[in-house]
Amino acid sequence: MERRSLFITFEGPEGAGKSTQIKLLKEYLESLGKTVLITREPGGTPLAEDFRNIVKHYQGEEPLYPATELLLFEAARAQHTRYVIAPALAAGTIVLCDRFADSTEAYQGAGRSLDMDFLQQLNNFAMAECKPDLTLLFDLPVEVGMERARARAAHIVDHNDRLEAEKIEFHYRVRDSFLAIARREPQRVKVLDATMSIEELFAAVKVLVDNALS
Ligand code: Z5A
Repeated sequence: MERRSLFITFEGPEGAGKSTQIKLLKEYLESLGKTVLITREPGGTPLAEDFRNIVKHYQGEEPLYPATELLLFEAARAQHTRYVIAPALAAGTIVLCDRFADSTEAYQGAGRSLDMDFLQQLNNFAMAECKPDLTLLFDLPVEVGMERARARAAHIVDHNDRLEAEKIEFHYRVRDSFLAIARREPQRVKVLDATMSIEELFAAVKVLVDNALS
């Protein structure tokens, strides 16, 4: 029998094509008669979107410490899972979430070199019962992702994004960390080559999601 609710997370470096694939997948799933919710992290609730604005764009005089940044991501997640994701899953919805707890491991754990064991405890506390059934990891060389983001930035102005502005070594650590998570949890995390065309990538996404639904 087909499952009703499903929690799918989309991970990978910036510019990997996550948002593009999420939109295509929503259309596909709705054509099958499913109820679908697109959401994102950080964010997904009004309060969590406020935290998003701080972690992405804070420009104040005092430093925003890595510990503070970590707690803001986790605070946003605690709110998002309880207020939006858990009720949606309970109602039988398929939830497509643009980034989730693996991003914290990759960006704050590997990128900012924070304590991984503590971070994983925080991740578990924040996500509570909302564990992803399937994670699609869009893997892309760092330089390609940056180039895509730069090309897009000419149209969508987001010049002061704190994380995008990090040095290239930071983004190398992030990519390696995502791939390490996939090696550790191969059942949940499926790696896709995000250098493929949008259409090729979506064909691969569809196969993985159809499998998860069956
Ligand atoms: N973050 C964190 O540090 N810790 C955490 O716990 C969490 C997040 C949850 C959120 O940024 C930031 O928060 C992120 C990690 C951090 N920062 N960084 N860096 P965001 O939500 O603003 O952005 P993003 O998640 O990094 O995604 P993005 O840059 O918007 O990219 P995307 O969604 O993966 O890609 P896209 O928008 O679908 O496509 C990008 C461009 O490429 C666009 O012009 C497309 O038309 C094009 N594209 C898409 N697919 C293709 C293919 N297949 N080929 C060629 N071109 C393509």
